[in-house]
Amino acid sequence: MGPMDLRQGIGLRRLGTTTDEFQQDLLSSLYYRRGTTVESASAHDAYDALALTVRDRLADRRARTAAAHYASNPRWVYYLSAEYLLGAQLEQNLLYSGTGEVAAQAVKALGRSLQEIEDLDVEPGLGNGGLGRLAACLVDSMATRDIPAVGYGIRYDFGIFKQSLENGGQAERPDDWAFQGNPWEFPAPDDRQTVGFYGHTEPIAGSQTRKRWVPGEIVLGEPSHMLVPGYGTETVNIVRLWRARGSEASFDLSRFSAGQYAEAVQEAVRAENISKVLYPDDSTELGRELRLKQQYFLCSCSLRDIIRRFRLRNSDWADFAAKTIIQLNDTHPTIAIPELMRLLVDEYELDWDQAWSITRRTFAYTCHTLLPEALETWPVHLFERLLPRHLEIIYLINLLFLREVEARFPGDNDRLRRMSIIGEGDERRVRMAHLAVVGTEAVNGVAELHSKLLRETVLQDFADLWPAKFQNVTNGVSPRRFVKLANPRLADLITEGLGDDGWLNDLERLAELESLADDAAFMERWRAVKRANKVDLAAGDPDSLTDVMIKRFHEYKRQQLKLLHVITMYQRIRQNPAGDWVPRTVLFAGKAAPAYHAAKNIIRLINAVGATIAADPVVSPYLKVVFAENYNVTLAERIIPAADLSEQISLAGKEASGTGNMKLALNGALTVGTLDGANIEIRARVGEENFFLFGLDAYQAAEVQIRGYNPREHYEWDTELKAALDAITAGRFDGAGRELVDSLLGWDEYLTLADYRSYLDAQEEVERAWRDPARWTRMSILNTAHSGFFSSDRTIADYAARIWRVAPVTVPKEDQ
Ligand code: OAK
Repeated sequence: MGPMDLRQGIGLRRLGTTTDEFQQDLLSSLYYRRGTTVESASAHDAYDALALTVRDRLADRRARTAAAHYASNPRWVYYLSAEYLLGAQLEQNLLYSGTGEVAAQAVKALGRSLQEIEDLDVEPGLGNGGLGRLAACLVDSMATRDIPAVGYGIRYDFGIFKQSLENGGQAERPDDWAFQGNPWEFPAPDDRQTVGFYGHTEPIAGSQTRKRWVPGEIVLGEPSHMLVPGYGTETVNIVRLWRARGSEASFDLSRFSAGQYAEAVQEAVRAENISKVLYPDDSTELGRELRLKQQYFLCSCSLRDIIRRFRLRNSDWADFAAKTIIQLNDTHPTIAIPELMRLLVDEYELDWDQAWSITRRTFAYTCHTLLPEALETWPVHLFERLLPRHLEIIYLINLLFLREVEARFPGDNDRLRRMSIIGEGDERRVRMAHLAVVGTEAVNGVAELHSKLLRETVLQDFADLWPAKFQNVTNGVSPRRFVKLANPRLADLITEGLGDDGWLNDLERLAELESLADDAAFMERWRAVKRANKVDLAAGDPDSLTDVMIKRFHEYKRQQLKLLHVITMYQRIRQNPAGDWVPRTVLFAGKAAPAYHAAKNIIRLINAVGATIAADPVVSPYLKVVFAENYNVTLAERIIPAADLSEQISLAGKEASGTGNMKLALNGALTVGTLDGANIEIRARVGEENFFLFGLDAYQAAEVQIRGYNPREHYEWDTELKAALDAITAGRFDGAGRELVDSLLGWDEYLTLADYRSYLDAQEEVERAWRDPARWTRMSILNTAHSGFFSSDRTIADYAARIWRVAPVTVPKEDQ
């Protein structure tokens, strides 16, 4: 009997769809589940009651999904990710359950507006940036595409800090996102797992390969899950999040009784620290250990859960890979590879070769970077202490792998050294990316250029050995969240233009807008939508060109290049106040890693420049710099619809893909950008005449570096560049930015000065286009029209067909 039959079998009523029925259930949630009355309900009671009522509307679909998946015993996709940036849940779940309108009516009974309640919705802070938001878009699209899938992650207490500005610089505070509870979460204590750390291994009599691992510390993993509904379909998948807990034995009752309160709980505290924060500072040995502990915790809990689920329906290990595909979201979950080997060999007693064959066919790996500093390696001695059995397994994997290389390239010792999973430097280290390539069936980059550069540079030896293993899957974004929810005005206009809203899960249909790109009435409305969004954002004059750079702060992304442009504009306007200047609002938002001083200095300089301009009566009518604090998914959803210009100005070859670039183009912002990441594919689709290109390409950039780059040449030669840098050095912006100038003139790792003039030229082209509103509007419409490819639904279709080889499972509608 499946869950669907269960509900009907016990005569449970079906939840109603009318306003009255919804209101009844809302009042019932308030009364019975929050334990309060309308008269005494706080705003939070109202929020929670509404969330529970909406969640209930998805529960049926979830039960039917589980039943349908169980019955068809498909190949499941398991997505392992250290980060999820799911965004606010209430509005999304109202949309995906089709209850937005009835809810808006029903909440009146609580004496509150829907908007007021939505404002209380706190987004789960479980990620840092692009990788985490991509994971959220992909799970959305897996559900929308009816792919049986579970996302696994960690339920961090503090997944990301709250950013504020103090004296113009970034200050960090903890973001206790679940402080008020999280009504979207279902605890699942029955599926709790036990995870070991430290200890030693012992031989097992009569076996060469099997070992017994005797851990020195045991931690519990407690799961809970959040619902991930598909749009326009019945499927509701889940994201399962693990939280670390000390076992009962970790509480020392006798010490507590003796008044040693801190000592009594120290073991439990140590256990719970595993899910305390995302990416704990790894500048200390303890920090590094905690990171690896976290990664293993995620993988060990998830793999045991995956195996448990497999065994519900299957009994033969030979079927495991046919029923299971585990996608590794970058290298953070790579320890899952030796962990699966350990489970299969040591615990389930498979022989090594069979276990290895299963493992290799079960995993696939997505790489999200090219930056060498982001390619993880762990000291061998750390592994030895924390995960002794895994290190033995990695050694054996490596030995057999290097034999394979030796057989293909006899005598090429250099190659063996380069490819080894163990790096032999001053300190021997485990190279997680190598392990990830060796232990998986497919490896992909996240945009065409990125995948190509992976094959040509960091993973070249591996691509030589296994060319067929390497693929590209270009990233995408959810059109539901980033158009429909974020930009309802534009969504309505598009729906009107196309005649229906089918584009929301068939985004290539946006191409039909092309025929409206010259329609004067439509263009007028398109402009009006953008203007209204700017009024809502209230960042600056809605008639000014809203120029946005929203992303993590990193030198490779080159916020400093944007800033040099701003300083040059400031100087130009001051020199010629009567000039015909295009008014601009330049909006920055983004967080810097707390220990990344250079990035934090750039934030400081942005705010100092902004203050100087704001205080200058000559320049301020034309130029305004805004820094929006605490960039997160919710803030992105407010800024993106209001953007005219999208800054995608990373040094070519450094940004793996970018996804903000897609969201902005989709919302009709024009891009000024380099030939980097997915910018290249955006430009190819929207048309080069509708994209402002500048700068060196990835090969030219590499050549400049090889020939010996001297940033000072640009400084000496370009008088405006010199003036901008000199103004910083002279302390014109409250003394901020001198270290930046030193690094730019000293080595300028990301070729900021080399691209400066080309960037300024592109910005002049931007202003020429802006002065012709009809031209700009046409370009804007065409950007939206040709961004359909960048739906994460397409990304998932690519993964499903080319990497996972899985088919959708249709969840039947409930009998009426
Ligand atoms: C985070 C940690 C380690 C390695 C990579 C990341 C990461 O966030 N990478 C970003 O992933 C996005 C999704 O694929 C890309 O769009 C960004 O270009 C990339 O920087």
